[in-house]
Amino acid sequence: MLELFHAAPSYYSMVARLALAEAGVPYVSRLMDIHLAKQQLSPAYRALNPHMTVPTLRGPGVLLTDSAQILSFAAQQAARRPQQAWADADASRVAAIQQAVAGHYAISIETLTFGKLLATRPWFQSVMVRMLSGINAKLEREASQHGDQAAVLQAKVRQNQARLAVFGGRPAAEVLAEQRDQVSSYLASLPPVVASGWLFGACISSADVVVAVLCSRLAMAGELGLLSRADLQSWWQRYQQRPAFSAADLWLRFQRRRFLQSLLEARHTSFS
Ligand SMILES: N[C@@H](CCC(=O)N[C@@H](CS)C(=O)NCC(=O)O)C(=O)O
Repeated sequence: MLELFHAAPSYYSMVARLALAEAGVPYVSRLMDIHLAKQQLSPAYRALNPHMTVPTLRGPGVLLTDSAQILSFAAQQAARRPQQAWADADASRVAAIQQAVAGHYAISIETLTFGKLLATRPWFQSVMVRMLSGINAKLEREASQHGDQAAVLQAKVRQNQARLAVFGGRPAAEVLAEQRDQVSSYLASLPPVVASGWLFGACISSADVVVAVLCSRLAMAGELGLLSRADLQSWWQRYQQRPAFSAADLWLRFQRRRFLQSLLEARHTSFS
């Protein structure tokens, strides 16, 4: 049985959950607390996923440590199940689908989410700086104690420094405006969607999966206005009716109670 290590409100966890649901691939859910307990930084999880991020998919002969890998895995699994056919199985559409998926991964969802948060709640900036600086100090200490782990720990320190640098010295509103432009041009680049169809024809594709998660995040950030095309708006309405959409638990708003519940549940997750 496959196990998915993921966090309830995490964007890339949602990509994995939706991809697996659309492909009809069952898995055991292993919820993690990446926000308070920061289980992603623990040595046990690090051994599983050296990027120290969620999601991770583990199973017999399978260890995937990135949502893009899980998405490709799901597309391959769907190709084996005729009732779950994805447009990715159509050789004539593969290049365009991959381009749309790559375009999605070029957007910094984190910068968009935090850009919105900091633009609307400026006090959060000092919380974020304190939190990331504290994590980095801990990672640096660990790197000096465990020489064999130094490379992965230093890579995480650099990732956190880059996260701080995005907002350092620039108004959050400016960063947010840039992200809005990037998302808008990405959405404008998607193919026209015919009524009742999906992005690449009569079957859904990897691109539909990532764009559905992107729309969920835009909804959560109060940025769904960026979805200005009428054909994409009606695609989005239809996508939300798909059984996989509910099965994947995509968050359209922040659910404080469920967030706290997921942190409690995560206490029981072990990585061995
Ligand atoms: N490229 C990775 C990015 C994963 C990622 O950044 N996940 C975030 C949650 S959405 C995370 O684990 N953040 C915790 C951290 O970086 O410490 C993927 O697609 O899986």
